[in-house]
Amino acid sequence: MITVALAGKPNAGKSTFYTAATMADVDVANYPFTTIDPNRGVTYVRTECPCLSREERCGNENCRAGKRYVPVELLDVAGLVPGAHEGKGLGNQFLDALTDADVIVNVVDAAGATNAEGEPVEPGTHDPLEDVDFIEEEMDLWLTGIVGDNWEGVERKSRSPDFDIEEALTDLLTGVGATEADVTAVLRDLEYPADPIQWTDDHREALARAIRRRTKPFVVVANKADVAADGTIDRIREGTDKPVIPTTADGELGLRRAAEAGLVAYDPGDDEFEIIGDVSTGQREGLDAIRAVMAEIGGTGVQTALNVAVYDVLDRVTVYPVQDGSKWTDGTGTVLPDAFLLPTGATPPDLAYAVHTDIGEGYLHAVDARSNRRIGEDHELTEGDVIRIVSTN
Ligand SMILES: Nc1nc2c(ncn2[C@@H]2O[C@H](COP(=O)(O)OP(=O)(O)OP(=O)(O)O)[C@@H](O)[C@H]2O)c(=O)[nH]1
Ligand SMILES: [Mg+2]
Repeated sequence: MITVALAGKPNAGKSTFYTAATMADVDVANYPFTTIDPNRGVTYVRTECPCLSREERCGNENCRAGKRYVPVELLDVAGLVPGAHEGKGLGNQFLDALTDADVIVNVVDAAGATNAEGEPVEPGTHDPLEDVDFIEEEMDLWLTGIVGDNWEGVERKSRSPDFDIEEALTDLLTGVGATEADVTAVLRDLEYPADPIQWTDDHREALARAIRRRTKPFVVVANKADVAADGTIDRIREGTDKPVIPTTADGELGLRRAAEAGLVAYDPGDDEFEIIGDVSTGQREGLDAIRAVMAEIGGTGVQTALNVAVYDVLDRVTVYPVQDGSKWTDGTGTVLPDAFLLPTGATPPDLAYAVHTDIGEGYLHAVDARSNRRIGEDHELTEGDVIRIVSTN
């Protein structure tokens, strides 16, 4: 499963975002370092279910009237402060918690109501722009530290006659999520001595930064948009080359709870909601305030942030394998039972392997279940494809 990690300074709203997105109960409070141990849960990206092109909705548990929710893992870690890689704040063990992340959602407090350490300050007295870049910098320096600490091992291997630098660096970096393809691509663009003994700290840092950039891409969430000063979100957008999504994590949490209590009709990612239950005057005022922010930023932003991270930054498409090409079911009759988030460019054999190694190994051919046509091995799968795989296994 894809892992999305929330990172950011303390008190930015990471756990609020996490609770809203997973509906798991975790501690949220207006002081720094509320979270210490990482929280790990399941959330969803939202897409259009292929059943929308058929007469009846599929009734799958992850489909709500054609809104399809595809599971991804969400990670909520302790807040980071500048200097974390050298042990500041709660130290660099919290950077370690980000090693298995595929994409980082950098949660920024756009209200400017907390300082760099996450302590509450007079709203607007801290510039949120200062909180955007430091997480990437901390991760770069943290990875530089890991490379440095393990360099002796690479030097030792280099004495062997069949030494291969790409292989040695892949061994060193698999723990942080880098593949051999990542290492190859990064080394292609770097200038470095063939002999690891001649590498300097600068070489190692350049390697670490390039690997980090490739394996831990970022999106920026401008949270607390409900109380951010006018113009702040535009300034954050101008100050970074990453996608910036304004959010009200608190608003999303309120809506999810209200929906659970039967007070509102709202599906995550909707840009509006309807009050359907008996609400008190106070509840109505709270909901009206959320509605006003949603109108301004286009929904609460929480679902948008997850979707941008997975579909845009990680460049994934949703593909649905089925066993029965006309009913779109699996062996037990469940319609559109599974959804896979494959990298753009993935082919039917890639889907077969994603379903199961055995299916991949026994791959014979595939059928596009929308058109009922056979598709070739090199056919690029696209968003919403429904595919029947024919395999000897
Ligand atoms: N106004 C407003 N407040 C928010 C929003 N999201 C979170 N908060 C508040 O910000 C404070 C910190 O929220 P947390 O979710 O605990 O923040 P965190 O980033 O997990 O903090 P640490 O675990 O300490 O790193 C709490 O008082 C939340 O209620 C939001 O969208 N709008
Ligand atoms: Mg927290």
